[in-house]
Amino acid sequence: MNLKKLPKHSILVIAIITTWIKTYITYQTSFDMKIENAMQQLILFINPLAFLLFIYGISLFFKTAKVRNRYMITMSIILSIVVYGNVAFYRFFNDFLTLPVLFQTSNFSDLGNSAGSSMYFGDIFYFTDTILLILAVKFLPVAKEATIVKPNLRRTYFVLSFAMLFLNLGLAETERPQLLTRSFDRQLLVKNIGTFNYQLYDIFIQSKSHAQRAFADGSELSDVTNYIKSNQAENNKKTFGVAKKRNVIIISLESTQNFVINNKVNGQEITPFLNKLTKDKDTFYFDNFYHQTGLGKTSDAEFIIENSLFGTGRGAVFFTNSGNTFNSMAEKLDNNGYYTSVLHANNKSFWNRDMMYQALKIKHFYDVDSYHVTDANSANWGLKDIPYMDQSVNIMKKLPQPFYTRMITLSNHFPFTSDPEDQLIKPYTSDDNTVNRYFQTVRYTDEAIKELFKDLKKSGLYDNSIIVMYGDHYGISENHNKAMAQYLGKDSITPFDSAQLQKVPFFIHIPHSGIGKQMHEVAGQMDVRPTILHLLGINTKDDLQLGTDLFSKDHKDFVTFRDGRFVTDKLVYAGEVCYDKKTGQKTDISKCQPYIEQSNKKLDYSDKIINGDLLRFYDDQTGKTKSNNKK
Ligand code: GP9
Ligand code: MN
Repeated sequence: MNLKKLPKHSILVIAIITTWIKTYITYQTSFDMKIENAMQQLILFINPLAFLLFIYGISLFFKTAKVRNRYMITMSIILSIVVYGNVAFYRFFNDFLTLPVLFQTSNFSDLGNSAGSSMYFGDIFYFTDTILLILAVKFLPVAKEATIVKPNLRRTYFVLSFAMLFLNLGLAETERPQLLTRSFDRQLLVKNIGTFNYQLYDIFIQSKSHAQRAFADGSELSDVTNYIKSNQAENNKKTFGVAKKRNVIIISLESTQNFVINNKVNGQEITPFLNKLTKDKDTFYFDNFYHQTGLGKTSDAEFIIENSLFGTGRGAVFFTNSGNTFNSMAEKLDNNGYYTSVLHANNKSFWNRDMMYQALKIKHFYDVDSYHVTDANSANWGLKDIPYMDQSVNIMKKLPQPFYTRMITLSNHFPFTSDPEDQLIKPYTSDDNTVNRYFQTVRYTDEAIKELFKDLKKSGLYDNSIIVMYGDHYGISENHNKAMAQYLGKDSITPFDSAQLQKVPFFIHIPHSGIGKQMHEVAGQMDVRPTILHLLGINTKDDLQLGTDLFSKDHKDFVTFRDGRFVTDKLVYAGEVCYDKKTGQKTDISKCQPYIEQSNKKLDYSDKIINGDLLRFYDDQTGKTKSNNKK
């Protein structure tokens, strides 16, 4: 090839093709896109093109070669950063970046070894297109030539690039109807419209949600309140108030999934203490309980527990809506004479907790500064769970009673590393070290809970408290399906299995009550708030909450996930497929249809409340709308 005689738009063509190919290879190698047919493959292949034609095409307006080249290199760098940012984020969160998350840089500095272990030297690959473009600009003679184009030609070029966009959207619409209007699942979006268009779409959605708050005036509330009131569950007279005036200790069990309960690895129990509790006469153990979190992970779980509403579909609600008005469980308990706090040995700004806890009306946040943390008593993400329990009970002893306190464990956090002396069981054996280690850190947290119970008994707090524990979200993401399939003795993990793996343990321990039993209702984190408040004898009939009391006969066996998947007693809906829960086989979609609609409605109402900040117009004392409370 004669490099001197390259066609005049070669630099533009090189920029487009290299970024296009790199993006496509990235889709194939770095994200799990779940491509099911040739059409989806085609959409995935063409989806970066329209955007790249457009963005690099702007260079056709520049009159000098120098400005044009600079523009293209700058764009290429920005796009490479976007792609790489998504890759690094995906490795950790198994999800794509959204704008609010980008502003959570304070979190990223704390992610420490997690983020570190998500970056490799080979990642230079994600910049190959930029490097090639820079080389082309430097060494190809054609790069020195200005490429002035006639307006007509330019117009044709842009018409073509828009045609490409519409072709892409058209194909996507046939594959996934209502893709853009029901955007609860980022995976589908990126798969269909591409990572660049998705990023633009996200900016659009963010601005829309800001506008939604600005324009909301409370009139939207009547729909929401009607829906919520018609789905309320009657109190159960037997359990209502059984734990009246007791202290409440709620523990978020980091990354603890339900499959570890009453299960073994290498013949050894993974959670011997929790296993005993599942059969304990003072404990309710729920074995069909699911997390409902999204990108906000631990913080989403906290949000759901406090408010019985979903987090937002984009980013962590702890960041996006920490300025909202809420009617949290903490606020409710504060009104009922409780002293409220959170005990968590991490920086107060992580997940924006310091801000959000004010909005949730939590009186005191005992953060890392309230703990004695040394090299010897920390590992992985920080203070180990056993010293954390010991020190937390020391703090609790000084709290005014009755108190409500939420604890958040940390040792069982990805990447699940621990000190040899804390490894109480042998690791699992598979070619996936994350999964292998997971069992050991879960085992350690179980030991920490045993320690907590012991400490509470010693301090005298135990008899007059209730202890509630929930798994916050999955610990083993779908990136580890191979090892999980091996552990569970399955050929592969289907979307049906993945949905079932979102089960997390939920315990309510009421010392000396003697009323405990194993409960099988299909439930979710949303149900914790009403369930606990009712056990304490506090009514929630005027609260705008989406969950129901798990002891009520009106509770429905139906749980919706943040991404629109759902589980009932008979069905599982996942990956756009309706499954029979008993057999795990595909079944007629029409069986799922009514629940799909109900799920969408629930998500929609929850989003309306949060995006419009509607609780600022609601008086939870009277259940009435407050007029004109714009602030
Ligand atoms: C950090 C802890 C972990 O304080 O809550 O958060 P996660 O990464 O699991 O959301
Ligand atoms: Mn967590």
